[in-house]
Amino acid sequence: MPLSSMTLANHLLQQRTLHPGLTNDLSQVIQQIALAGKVIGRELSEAALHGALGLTGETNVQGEAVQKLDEWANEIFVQTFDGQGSVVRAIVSEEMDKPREVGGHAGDRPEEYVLFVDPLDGSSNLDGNMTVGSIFSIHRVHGPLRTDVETDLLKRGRDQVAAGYVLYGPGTVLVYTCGAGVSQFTLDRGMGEFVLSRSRLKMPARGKVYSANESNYAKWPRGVQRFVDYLRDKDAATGRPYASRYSGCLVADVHRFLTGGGVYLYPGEISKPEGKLRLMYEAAPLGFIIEQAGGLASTGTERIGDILPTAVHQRIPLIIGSHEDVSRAEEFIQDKR
Ligand code: AFP
Repeated sequence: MPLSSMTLANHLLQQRTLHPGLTNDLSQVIQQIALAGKVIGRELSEAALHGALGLTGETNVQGEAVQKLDEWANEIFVQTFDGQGSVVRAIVSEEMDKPREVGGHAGDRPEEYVLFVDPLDGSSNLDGNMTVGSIFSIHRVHGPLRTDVETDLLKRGRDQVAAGYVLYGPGTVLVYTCGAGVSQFTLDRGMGEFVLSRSRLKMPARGKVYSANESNYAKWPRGVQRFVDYLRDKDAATGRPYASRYSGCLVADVHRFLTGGGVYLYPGEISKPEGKLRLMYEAAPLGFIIEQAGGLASTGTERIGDILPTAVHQRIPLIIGSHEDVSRAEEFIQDKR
């Protein structure tokens, strides 16, 4: 029995009456992303049977080993939007060195969109049959856009018109915001539809769990080390020590905190202050979601949404999760504690 009869399509229709920014065109883009998510989710569930797991032998623009499914999932996003009449003008993807112009038109519409996407976040989890996800960020562009000029594509997180992710776990889940709250949908495989499973998501102000790759501890700046030491200390009044959970998939860890509270951190390192995660298709969209649910996303010194990117594939340190937990991390990092 479905959890509710509110499909994603109906929800978008209903939300349009409440939220003027959610235009017909933007709804269409979100539904196309949902379609790509269904295709990717279906393939992932059977990938081992098709021999689709494993590495291609190539490295991507980030210098990371590319899984066959990274490349394939990227192609699904490109195909989904690459047709006459698509309102998406360009796609920026973790898996593509340069922005890809799609849609077969060139600035002839009053309003168009640029899609920033990590097609398969956490793909090194695939061989272990663990959760992975697709993260998306959507910006609206008015007037001429030169897709070959990178500076035309550098947008602040706070200017996103929508963002979200599809998570491929025990169930396939889609979470999105267009700036009027966060909604979660679960794929009903029988109906072939994403059906509303949680709406107006609000995360606890403080959690009991943190998530970080602690093998990097010795490389972190002292403020980050002191914050993690603090989380591990025993103090009944503040619910410490926090439990530690780290999946190797950013979007899965952040989703855990969206629903239950807590803090994820992938900080910069002393010799690599920019950190590992990507601003425009990882930190910014997840920051938009988390802040819509009452949480916070920060570099430790600056709100993620305020940063004007300098490159489409820019990396950024990220601390994201419950409001009080992220604020506490900022205090340690800024030497206020
Ligand atoms: P991929 O998208 O390339 O698989 O990267 C995964 C990721 O960006 C993020 O999802 C994880 O939290 C993080 O990297 C894991 O990195 P470490 O292996 O350095 O912990």
